[in-house]
Amino acid sequence: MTGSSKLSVGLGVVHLFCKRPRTPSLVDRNAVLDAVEKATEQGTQVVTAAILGHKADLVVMALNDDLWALRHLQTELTEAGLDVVDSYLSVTEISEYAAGLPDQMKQDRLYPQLPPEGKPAWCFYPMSKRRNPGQNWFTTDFDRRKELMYEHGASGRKFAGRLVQLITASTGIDDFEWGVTLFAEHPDDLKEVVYTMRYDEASAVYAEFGPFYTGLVAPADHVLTTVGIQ
Ligand code: 76R
Repeated sequence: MTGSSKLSVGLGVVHLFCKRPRTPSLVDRNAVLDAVEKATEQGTQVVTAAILGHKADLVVMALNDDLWALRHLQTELTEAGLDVVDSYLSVTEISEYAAGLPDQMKQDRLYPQLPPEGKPAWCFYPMSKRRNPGQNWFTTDFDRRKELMYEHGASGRKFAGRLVQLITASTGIDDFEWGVTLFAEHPDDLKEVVYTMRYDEASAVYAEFGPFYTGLVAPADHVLTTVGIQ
């Protein structure tokens, strides 16, 4: 067999948005915890968060360079009784506008260590850049895009220390072009950064957004308890 389930560079990232069944005893809590523990021991980074609102009860976000590892975790979670009601698949990347970053920062973009300390407020949304007449990111020349991304980076840096952003690429992989995962100190930081960045031309003119999910990062056992899986 040729080819590989492994990425040649960076990590695969799957966000699994799950609901507990109406009868919570149908979920095998220990099987969920075992699946997370086993995946972690085998080198998958797993972040769990309780989600607020009707879209999901919890999210299991997992990163590994081997997509089979992600698929096995998904199977074990569903076998344990969780319903995956939405998901997003993407990969870490170094943006073409970030070629000039110091090597360490580039490594951190490709191989992030998650979750960051002291940043429990979490949100995820997918986004794309427009391809409308007069608003087409992909027909805009590179120097202009670079200028706009520089403006975007500068407005983002005002949140240094309060926020960790993980921008993962999904063109050709999922319905939008990027997944945006934010980790913040306080829930209102999430609103502030997204609101502020809406004024960057790269977002104001060119960005389209999918559904937003917001929650609180915590260890898996705590997340299960808070969503009623005892
Ligand atoms: O990686 C870097 O820090 C370099 C500068 C930078 C790039 C290249 C950067 C900085 N971003 C880059 C690329 Mn970003 N980012 C988003 C969103 O809601 C919205 O309007 C947009 C969602 C947020 C909140 C955010 C935050 N960024 C990108 C790309 C890829 C573009 C491409 O390749 O075509 C997207 C889709 C995107 C979207 N960005 C930052 C932030 C923040 C907070 C920073 C500053 C990081 C820091 O320097 O600490």
